Amino acid sequence: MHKDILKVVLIGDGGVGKTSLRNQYIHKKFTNAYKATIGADFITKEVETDDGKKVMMQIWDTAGQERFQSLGVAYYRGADACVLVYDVNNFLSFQHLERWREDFLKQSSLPTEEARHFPLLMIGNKIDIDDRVVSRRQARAWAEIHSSDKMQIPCFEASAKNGDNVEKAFAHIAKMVKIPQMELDMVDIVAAKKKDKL
Ligand code: G3D
Ligand code: MG
Repeated sequence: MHKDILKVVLIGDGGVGKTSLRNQYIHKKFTNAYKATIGADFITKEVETDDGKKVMMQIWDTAGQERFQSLGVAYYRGADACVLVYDVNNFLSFQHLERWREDFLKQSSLPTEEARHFPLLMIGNKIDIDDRVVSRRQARAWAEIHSSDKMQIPCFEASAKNGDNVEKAFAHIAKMVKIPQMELDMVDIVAAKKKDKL
């Protein structure tokens, strides 16, 4: 299957700032007037991969069902990367990353080997608030435990409120997902053929 769409799912406790992060990344703005709606939705944005290819990043957000502590199969199905979000000022939201990771592994039913190398990224949000209880060291230690030889979990700290590091964290996702060279070559061939016909 040709992968020119990257499905990225945001997971983490309610209130950690998933919706705000996505809004900051897509619209470069922060507002605290979001309404929890039912279901999930996604927004797409064009991003560049490590080797300069343009792909569409489809960012999924839960819109509130994380309160049921599980996001269901449909949310995770076909995901290419998973962003684990916690609030650096809320220790429980950091502890719950374990549970969110497990929910993802269970619902996505990836084969063990694939699950071990699946692209995960952590964002500790709300660094603009001066009440930190989760240190960078703790976050890195957790990431280290769940990383594998082929997949290191990057840890970002960000603020959806003032935009710090948000662009950087999302841009990094595109660089983590490996698109097989063969598929990229195919895109070039198809594009070249189209041009010939014109
Ligand atoms: P969620 O989608 O993970 O449930 P939201 O989280 O994006 O809805 O954010 C939950 C609350 O945290 C919102 O406040 C939002 O404004 C606030 N928030 C999100 N990110 C940040 C941040 O980086 N800094 C600060 N200071 N606040 C943030 P309300 O008051 O609407 O509940
Ligand atoms: Mg939300």
